[in-house]
Amino acid sequence: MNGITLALSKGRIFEETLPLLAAAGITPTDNPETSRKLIIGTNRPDVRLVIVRATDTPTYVQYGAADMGIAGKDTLIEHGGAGLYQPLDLNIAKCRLCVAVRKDFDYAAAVKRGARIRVATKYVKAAREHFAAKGMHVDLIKLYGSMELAPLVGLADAIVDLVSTGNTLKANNLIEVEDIMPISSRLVVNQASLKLKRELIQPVLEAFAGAIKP
Ligand code: PRT
Ligand code: MG
Repeated sequence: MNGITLALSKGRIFEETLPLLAAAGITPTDNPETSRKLIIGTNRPDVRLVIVRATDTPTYVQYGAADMGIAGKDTLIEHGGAGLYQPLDLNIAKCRLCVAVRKDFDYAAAVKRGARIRVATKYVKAAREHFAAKGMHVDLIKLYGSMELAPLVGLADAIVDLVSTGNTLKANNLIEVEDIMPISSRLVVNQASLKLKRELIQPVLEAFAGAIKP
């Protein structure tokens, strides 16, 4: 494509990206929440959006199927970031990555006695690094969703998951025992696109940078 393609996921990232797009003079012609279209045009003939699963955004951008994209830091850690520039922290879709356990599980005692615990998570890389840095031995169980269920049914002692309001943990009798890192979404740009389409990408980048809320 001669213009630029931006990869976004539905839901919170799309919603929180709309004001940034507006700052760059870009208005989508459809709402992915109600439309079934996967390629969405904009008021600008040289800019289109592709709607992808959040975890797939870095992959589309890495291979140049999209020139740019917006992805959570969580997703970028698991992807590894190959082939991507990450020029901007957009400060949107904020949450934190944390360790949580059942209220009746004594995590501090388990850590203290060097117990080998089972941890369920979608964020295997980030979890492995976190526990390795603490010198803890854990068995990681990869899940693709609803991590909160795992400790309730005996699949795991702990989970590593994203938390924003904390309501999901509370509703499931779980408590946060360790904060791993703050998470927000980043603008990612394909490295070749940045060189070849700089005159199209640079103004979008600058408009986004100017519209970031602290
Ligand atoms: O939903 P899907 O399986 O398609 O993919 P996804 O969950 O990766 O995508 P999406 O759109 O739900 O999230 C996109 C990005 O938003 C993530 O990659 C994060 O960077 C960011 N984000 C911000 C969050 C949250 N806040 C968040 N609260 N992603 C997920 N959650 C989930 C969390 O996993 C937990 O199940 O919300 C639940 C907790 O919310 P609270 O408010 O109850 O604490
Ligand atoms: Mg989700």
